[in-house]
Amino acid sequence: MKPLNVGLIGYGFMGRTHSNAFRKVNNFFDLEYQPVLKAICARDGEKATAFAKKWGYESVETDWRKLIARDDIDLIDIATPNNTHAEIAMAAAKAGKMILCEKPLSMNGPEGEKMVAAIKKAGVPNMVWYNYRRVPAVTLAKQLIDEGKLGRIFHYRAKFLQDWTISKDLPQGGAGLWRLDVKAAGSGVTGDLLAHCIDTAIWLNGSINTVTAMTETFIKERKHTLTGKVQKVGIDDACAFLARFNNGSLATFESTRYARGHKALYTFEINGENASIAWDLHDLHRLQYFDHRDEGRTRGWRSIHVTDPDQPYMKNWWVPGLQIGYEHTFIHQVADFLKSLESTKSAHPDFRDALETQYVCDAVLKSAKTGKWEKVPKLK
Ligand code: 4PW
Repeated sequence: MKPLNVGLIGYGFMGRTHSNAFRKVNNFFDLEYQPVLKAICARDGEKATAFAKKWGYESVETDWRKLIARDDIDLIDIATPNNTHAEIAMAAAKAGKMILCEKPLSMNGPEGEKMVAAIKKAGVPNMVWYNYRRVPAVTLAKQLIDEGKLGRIFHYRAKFLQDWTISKDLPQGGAGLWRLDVKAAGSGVTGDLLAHCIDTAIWLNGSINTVTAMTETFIKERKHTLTGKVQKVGIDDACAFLARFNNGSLATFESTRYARGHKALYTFEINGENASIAWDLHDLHRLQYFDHRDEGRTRGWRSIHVTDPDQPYMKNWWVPGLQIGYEHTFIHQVADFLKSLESTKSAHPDFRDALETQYVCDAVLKSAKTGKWEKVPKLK
C-alpha cells in the first residue's frame, strides 16, 4: 500500500470525524493508498498534543504555514472555521498538496472562486466534506434518479432542523461556538445546514437557477466569548427559501436552529412523475420509495432497508440487515477520494462543485435582504 501523509488542521468535531475515517478506511475498503496520520495542527499546542495522543498523530504543529511547508505531508485536511478555509487552501494548493476542505467551501462566492482558481492552477486533487452524499440510502436515491425511475421531477423539499441555539444565554465566538459568529462562519444556518441540503439537491436534481428567501435572527445580541462583550449577532438563525431548478422542478428549503425538539433532522422528499422518494437523517439507513407503476392492489410506500451488499457501500460492512451510521459517511468519502487517486477520475464534490453550492447560499442571503427573486450565477 502507498502511504498518503495527512496533515490535519483543526481538532474540533470535524477533526474527529475525519481522523476516524482516515484510521478506519483501509480496514473496510481495498485501496492502493493508506492515510498516515502524520501531523495535527492547531494554535493551542496542548490541546493539539492531547488530540495527537488520542488519535495517533505522529507530530504536532501550531502554525499551519509550517505544516504546509513540510515535505513529508501529502494532503492538507482543513477542519477549521469557515473564515480560514480560503487562506489555508490557497497556500496548500501553491505548495502542491492535495486538499480536503470542510464545508462550506468559503465565506462567499468570490472567495470560493479564488480557491477554485488556485486548485486549478496547481492541479491538485481536492474534495469538500459534504458527507451526506455518502449515506448509502442517499446514494441509492441518486442511482434511482439517474436510472430515470422517478421520471420527470416536479418537486424537491428539504429541511434541516436543530434547536441548540434557542437559549439567549449562549455566547457567540470561540471554540465550538464560532458557528454563531458571523466573522468566523460567514452566515448561520444557510452556510452551515442549508449548504448540505443544497449540495445534495444539486447532486440529485441538477442546478438551481433562481431563489427567493427569508431569514431571521431571533436573538439579536449575544456575549462574545473572545471579547467578553455583548455584541450584535450577524448570522441567520433561520432561513427558508423557494427555488427553481434548471429541470423545471420547484423546491422549498427550510433550516433553523430554533425548532425545539429537533437536534439534527435533515430530511428531503422528491416527487417525480412515476415515483417519489423520501429520506430522513434520523432513520438514515432507510429510503422511502413509492412507485406508481407498481400493481394497484399492493401499491404503496416501501421502506427500503439499505443494508444489502448490492446497495451502495454496504458490501464493505457487516452482514445484510446490520446498519451503519453517521461516521461511516466520512469513511466512504475518504474511500472514494483515495480510489480517485488510483485513476484519472476526480472525486466529488470537488471545490468547483462546492462553489456552485456557495453561489446558491449567496443568492439566498441576497434575496433575504432584497426581498426579490435572485438569479444563481452559473459556474464558469
Ligand atoms: O455540518 C453540520 C454541522 O455544522 C452537520 O452536518 C450537522 O450540523 C451536525 O453539526 C452541524
